[in-house]
Amino acid sequence: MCIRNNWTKTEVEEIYNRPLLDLVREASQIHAENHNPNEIKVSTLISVKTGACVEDCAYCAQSSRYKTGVEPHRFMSVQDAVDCAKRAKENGATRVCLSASWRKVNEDQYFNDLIEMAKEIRKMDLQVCCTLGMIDKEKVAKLKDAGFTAYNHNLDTSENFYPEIISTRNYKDRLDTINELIDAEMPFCSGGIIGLGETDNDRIDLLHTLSTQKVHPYSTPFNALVPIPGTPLENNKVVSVFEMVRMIAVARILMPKTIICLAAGRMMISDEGQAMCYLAGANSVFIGEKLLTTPSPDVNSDMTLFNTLGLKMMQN
Ligand code: SAM
Ligand code: DTB
Ligand code: SF4
Repeated sequence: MCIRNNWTKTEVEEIYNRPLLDLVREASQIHAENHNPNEIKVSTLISVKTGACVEDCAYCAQSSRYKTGVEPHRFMSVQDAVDCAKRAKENGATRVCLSASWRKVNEDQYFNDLIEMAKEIRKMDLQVCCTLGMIDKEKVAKLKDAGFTAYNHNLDTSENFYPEIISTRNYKDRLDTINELIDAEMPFCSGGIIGLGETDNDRIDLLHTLSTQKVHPYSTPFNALVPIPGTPLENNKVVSVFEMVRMIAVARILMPKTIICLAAGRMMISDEGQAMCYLAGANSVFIGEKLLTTPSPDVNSDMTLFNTLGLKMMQN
């Protein structure tokens, strides 16, 4: 299977507009050719710094601009992070993702703590990745040395629609960080959210931008907006699972080797809907008590579903 980074907008548009079941059929075949289709990567999020964020992302419970009821928490201690990782492993996760509600990464005591956390978590035979906001390649290299195996930085939506959602940074800032990650040879994880009020054309643009980076993402998460009371998007309509399936299937066709994650929104998706996402090429999820600030499906019901579908958890 040849990996293409030169998809044209017209090609992406044509794929996106195919009948849904044709898309799922093709994506499912490409998925099976490039991955073990009976395996799923299971990760748990650990919010090491929650809330009080200076950014104004209109979807986010953690921005200090909105009254969302999220209690800001100071940076978590190394011991608390290790304890969370232990619980995640007991629940079956093979990877933890450390998240901080930061605009950008500074080399301070918290950075040293993150390095310590990664070293401790690696000793537990867990993979560790992170999502910390903007970063440059020098700091990325230090995180890589400490054992972080991937860095998440979502494009979220199209370049055109981005200013409607976030005013405190621009699309180029996001792409610059992705390029720093590529330069530092750190596998990057980048995807988006649907349900922000974007059009099909914005979704096509997002898929086009992701699939035409110099290197395809190691992982691409798709989030269905979880409307957060108090944010500007609190009254947005919940997206249909078929819209998630379409994003996943197109991403699978454009980026055959990328891990595709069914991220936020699973609480609103039935087991049957989730199964269709896995059939369309999603092969990663977050499990655990919660995502960052919102609830996640019960771990036992996730395990039951994986069992029913014959999905085994990826061991690395
Ligand atoms: N602060 C870092 C950043 O913005 O890159 C990392 C954490 S941020 C919460 C990670 C991602 O979670 C966002 O890019 C967005 O795609 C997703 N997200 C946040 N709030 C969400 C919501 N209410 N519904 C769906 N996805 C959400
Ligand atoms: C991603 O794309 N989604 C995850 C992870 N990467 C960091 C976060 C989802 C957060 C959902 C909203 C919340 O729980 O606050
Ligand atoms: Fe801050 Fe990230 Fe939330 Fe934006 S998405 S407000 S940067 S935590």
